Amino acid sequence: MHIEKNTIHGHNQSLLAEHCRRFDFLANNTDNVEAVLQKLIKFQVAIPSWALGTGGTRFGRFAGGGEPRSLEEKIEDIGLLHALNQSSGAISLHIPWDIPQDAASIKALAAQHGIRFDAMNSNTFQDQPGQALSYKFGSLQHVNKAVRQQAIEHNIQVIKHGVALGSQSLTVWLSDGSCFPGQLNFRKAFQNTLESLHEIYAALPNDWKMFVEYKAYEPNFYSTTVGDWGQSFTYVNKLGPKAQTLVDLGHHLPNANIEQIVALLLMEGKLGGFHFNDSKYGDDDLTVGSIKPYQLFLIFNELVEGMDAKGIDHATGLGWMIDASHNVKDPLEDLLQSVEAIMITYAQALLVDRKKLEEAQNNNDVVTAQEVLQEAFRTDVRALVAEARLRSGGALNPLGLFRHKNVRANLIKERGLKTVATGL
Ligand code: PSV
Ligand code: MN
Repeated sequence: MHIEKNTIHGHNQSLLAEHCRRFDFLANNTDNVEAVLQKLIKFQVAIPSWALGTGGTRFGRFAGGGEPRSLEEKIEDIGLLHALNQSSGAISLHIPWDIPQDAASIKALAAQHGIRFDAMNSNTFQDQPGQALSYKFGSLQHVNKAVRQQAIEHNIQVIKHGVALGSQSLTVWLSDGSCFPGQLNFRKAFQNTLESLHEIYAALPNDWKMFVEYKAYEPNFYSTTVGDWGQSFTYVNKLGPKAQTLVDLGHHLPNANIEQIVALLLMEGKLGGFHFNDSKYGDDDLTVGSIKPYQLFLIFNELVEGMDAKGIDHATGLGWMIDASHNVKDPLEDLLQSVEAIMITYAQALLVDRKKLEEAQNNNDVVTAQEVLQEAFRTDVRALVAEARLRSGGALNPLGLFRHKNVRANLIKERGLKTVATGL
């Protein structure tokens, strides 16, 4: 399904007067409003190819209907999101869930929708039909060299798919680890993993990056071989300049200070990419900003401060991706909400009075430092984000228009009720 430009235009006209009233108020009270708008317009968040269908849990899966049946339909869905919000102009593919049969035509289809290919994701956490050796006891860490070799070759294959699509990064997330004490020699598991990662790194094209994603637990419940940012950081430092750490917001132990992790990784030039989501208990993969919006703001605050300190372009310097799962919501509506939450939080972080904050820090004025942060966090920036969307041709109210056009009902009519998208 497509939403035509004139449909978006008509929708915007009906909301314009109210929008202008809200935007003008904000613009009159915001310094550098034009510069902020330009940054918002440029900022794009990649949509994961595996988040366009129902996620489910290990207890069940309740399909919502109209799920994309092919990579082409996944790209169409992202095209729809991007037409509505103009901030979803990239896709992150998971292989082998989304192997392009004809890379040139997939690339052309994505380009028609204004979508580029962000990081490619390898999968050595599941066995695929016909696979020679099992990953039950790990992949890049495995005690058997032949299993490691199979996983290395898979990653190299993923890079090749990415090259054909114009991607420039590979995300490696390993479920490798152990479920019980004594199962694994930690040092040997680390060394095997490092040696395997070196071989994958050697296959990276010159202009590529490799993101090493960490996760505290699940599916292994005693140890994870890339379990936290310290371990990822050790691997990427040993690998070389093209290797960087990827932070998935759901992959920390409870109450971890993610904003501090982000600040230090950025300082060391080792923060490569992000998987946005939110969580209450573990790797819940909930809608961004739905549980801990202030934490997300504090993370963005460090991102903006750290990127500016290093002269990193906000839009292109790091890989920005969502990693989410939808059990009770329409996946497309959920993704619209997640992107909106990211844009709102980014806008708030751009509004932080950096000079005043630095002065407060230098004077040990804790109260003012908190006031500065909360002043920005408590600003209702929705009209600012909407103005950025309006200027790029998106809808003033993407979710409202999505519902008004009965998108899900149309997708069910086109694709059927029982379709199942590839993914988790
Ligand atoms: C693992 O939980 C993870 O965050 C990795 O990024 C995977 O690629 C993705 O989720 C799979 O859903
Ligand atoms: Mn992730």
